[in-house]
Amino acid sequence: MAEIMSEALIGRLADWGVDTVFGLPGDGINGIMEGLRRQQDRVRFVLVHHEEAAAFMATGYAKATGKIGVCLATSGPGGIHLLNGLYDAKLDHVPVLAITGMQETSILGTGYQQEVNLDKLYADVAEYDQMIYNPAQLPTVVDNAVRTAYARRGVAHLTVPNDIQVADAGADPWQHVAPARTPQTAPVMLTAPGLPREQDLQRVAGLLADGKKIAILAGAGALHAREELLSVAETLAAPIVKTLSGKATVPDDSPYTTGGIGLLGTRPSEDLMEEIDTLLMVGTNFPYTKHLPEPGKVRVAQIEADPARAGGRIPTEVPVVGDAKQSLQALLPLLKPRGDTAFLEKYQRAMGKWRDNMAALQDGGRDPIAPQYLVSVLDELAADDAILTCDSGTIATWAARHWHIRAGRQFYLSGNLATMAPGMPYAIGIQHAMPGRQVIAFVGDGGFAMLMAEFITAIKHRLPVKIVINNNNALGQILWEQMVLGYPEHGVRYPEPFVDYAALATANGALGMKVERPGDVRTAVQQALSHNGPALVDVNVNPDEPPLPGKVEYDQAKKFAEAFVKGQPRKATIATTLFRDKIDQLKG
Ligand SMILES: Cc1ncc(C[n+]2csc(CCOP(=O)(O)OP(=O)(O)O)c2C)c(N)n1
Ligand SMILES: [Mg+2]
Repeated sequence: MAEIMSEALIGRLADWGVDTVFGLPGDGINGIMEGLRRQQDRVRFVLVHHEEAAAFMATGYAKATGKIGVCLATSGPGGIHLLNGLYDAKLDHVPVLAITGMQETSILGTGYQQEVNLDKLYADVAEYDQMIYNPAQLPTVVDNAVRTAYARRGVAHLTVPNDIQVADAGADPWQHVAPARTPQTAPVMLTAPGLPREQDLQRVAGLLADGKKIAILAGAGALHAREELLSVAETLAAPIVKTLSGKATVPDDSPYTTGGIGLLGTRPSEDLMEEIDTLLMVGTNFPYTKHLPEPGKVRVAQIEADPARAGGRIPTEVPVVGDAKQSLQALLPLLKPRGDTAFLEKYQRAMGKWRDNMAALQDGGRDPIAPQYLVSVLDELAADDAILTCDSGTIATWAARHWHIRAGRQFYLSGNLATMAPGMPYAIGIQHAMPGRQVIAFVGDGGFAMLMAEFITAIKHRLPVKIVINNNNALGQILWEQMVLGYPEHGVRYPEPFVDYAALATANGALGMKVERPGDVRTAVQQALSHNGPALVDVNVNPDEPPLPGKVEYDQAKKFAEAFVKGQPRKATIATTLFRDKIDQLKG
């Protein structure tokens, strides 16, 4: 049997170390499916239920492994479905390759069924975006696509017409008319050197030596630099603030961190940003600039792998281009240890208070169930190396504050696109890459419902992922956002009764549990975590629990009150929760 182009395509991906492709077939990619069938000993195909989920799985796989994630969709609608997941990869800077089908070359441009110019459609999302017109372009375009995705930390896209997919591999049907020859390339890639220039490190050290009140802001680019971050923090007696994507940089119980930043961060981090005179940013492109210090008020150094992003958020005196770990390693011997630990201790005391406040909210006696209690139980019972994935919504706040990074725990969500729904597909993608790890998706009812068919994917692939649904029967995050704008909520709650998502699990042979009473939370979570297979715990939580910012501003409180006056529904129950939790802040 002669080798077809698709077989060579998949073979080349295997040469690059690709072991998994997430996707869904269609008449636009039957040739590529045949390539996957012929290469099934080297590359596993994971059949999903929605292409958007395939792109999220590839993105989750890439986030957790550092290896390129690959997804596959048919021409037209399949390719369109991939896009949201691909933008997630683009915005969070992880390497993902999308392969799509295209109409056969003889009919391109004739308006045939499903003809969508996917290469044009992907022009914005993809760093490398190429139609394959001739099998002779292989393997070069595959090498270029993979190399570009790694080098630019983004999306590469190859779209392949049907007839080319099944053409003989290596066929070169047309006369060569230019003095050109397809470059012969190899599946090799070397990352850019990560060590910054000595003079830049000297400047950072000088800036830090002058600082009296220093903070370190660590992001996803520093996830592999835990030890170095802690050493720098200890040497400078400076607290570490973490972006949400950088939550796993250092453990939450470390005396050197004030936890998260931004709306779902901690009050000590907010106060810290207002008080410091010097900021060292490491591996972060934190977009919520309102939560950074006032421009001009602080001296800033930023260690960043991409020169285009160094200095892109706040006036920066010393941009340093380099890998976070290597840069901090090289910086450490240049730092002057600070003997005065008073500033650090002040924030350690503030964190002690914050931790007590958070613990008080995790009250298992509250009925309806407090989301904070649910996460605290999960936090307590999950493994020390568990991986938690999460969605956008109030769940991100609960996870940010009540899921604690300890030991080898990891945490992933859609940081910059902040899309709903990737939590469960991420978990599936990661569980495929790491079969022995405990992988848990903590998601909202809204995000889960968007791609809930993927729980069936987990069942079919016998993946022991654990799904915990914080079911508030609402698009909770938006409800509170509307109130903070000063408007009563509108169109954000689903009609009662609460959906029973556990039934989806039990009806299909998985472990599913519906929890409605606080007393049942612990047993259900325990059972799910110890179950040898996919498990889903659907927990009805208090829909009136506000995810308040760590520090409520006067203006926010005023707008909140205005929404009440203008006719906010359920204000009695909301007020009860507020009074219980944070009314003292609102009064301030
Ligand atoms: C695809 C997409 N649609 C809409 C939004 C806006 N949005 C952000 S959070 C949110 C609510 C999410 O609801 P749910 O998953 O139930 O979580 P909850 O906030 O209730 O905890 C919405 C609608 C978004 N981020 N992404
Ligand atoms: Mg919800």
